[in-house]
Amino acid sequence: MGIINTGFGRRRRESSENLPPGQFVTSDFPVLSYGPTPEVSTDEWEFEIRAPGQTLRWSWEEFLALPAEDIETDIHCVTHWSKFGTHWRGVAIDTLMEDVEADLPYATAYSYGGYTTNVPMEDLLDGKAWVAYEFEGEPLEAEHGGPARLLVPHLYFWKSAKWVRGLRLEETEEPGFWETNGYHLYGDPWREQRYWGS
Ligand SMILES: Nc1nc2c(c(=O)[nH]1)N[C@H]1C(S)=C(S)[C@@H](COP(=O)(O)O)O[C@H]1N2
Ligand SMILES: [Mo]
Repeated sequence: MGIINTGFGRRRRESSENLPPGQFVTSDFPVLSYGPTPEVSTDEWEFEIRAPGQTLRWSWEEFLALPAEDIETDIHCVTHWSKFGTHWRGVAIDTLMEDVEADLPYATAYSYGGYTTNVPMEDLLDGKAWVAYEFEGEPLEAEHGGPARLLVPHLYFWKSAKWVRGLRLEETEEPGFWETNGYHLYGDPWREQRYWGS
């Protein structure tokens, strides 16, 4: 399969038209974590999807056996940095949801270490989000969320939960960690939805 490019129709170039309002471009990859980096070995790692009456669970080995995709995308942090043209490899949420029977509108992503973030299901499906385990051709480093992190690049990067452990599917939207602490419930960088009320 070729590289999936998340330009959403826009031709992806390193130009101001690809830079959301209020952002600047960086070539670094800053580390932004609230709290220490949890140590999760791939032996104990698991990923689960929890819906009422149904839990799906994958070990690391099972997860690596799933069809994976290569993704090229820009990322945008609420602290105003954006990074163009990053490369990831991971499993699409569409793939993980194939055997889920429930049809629920919201999800909470939860992580090793206790972080949570809320995302509408429609923002996780149709090729918009992945559980990524490689960055620039290398295993994802622990400080950037390894063994695996959620990747939802069309929303501010706090939605891309590092050390992700699972998705809980929900009928109503439950604000996650940053969303309870002043960040916007949805977080669209193109509409500058940084904080509550913006
Ligand atoms: N588990 C967890 N995931 C997280 C965070 C965190 O503190 N804990 N920070 C978020 C924020 S605010 C950002 S900008 C990105 C930073 O990812 P990076 O450290 O790989 O740049 O991770 C997001 N995912
Ligand atoms: Mo962030």
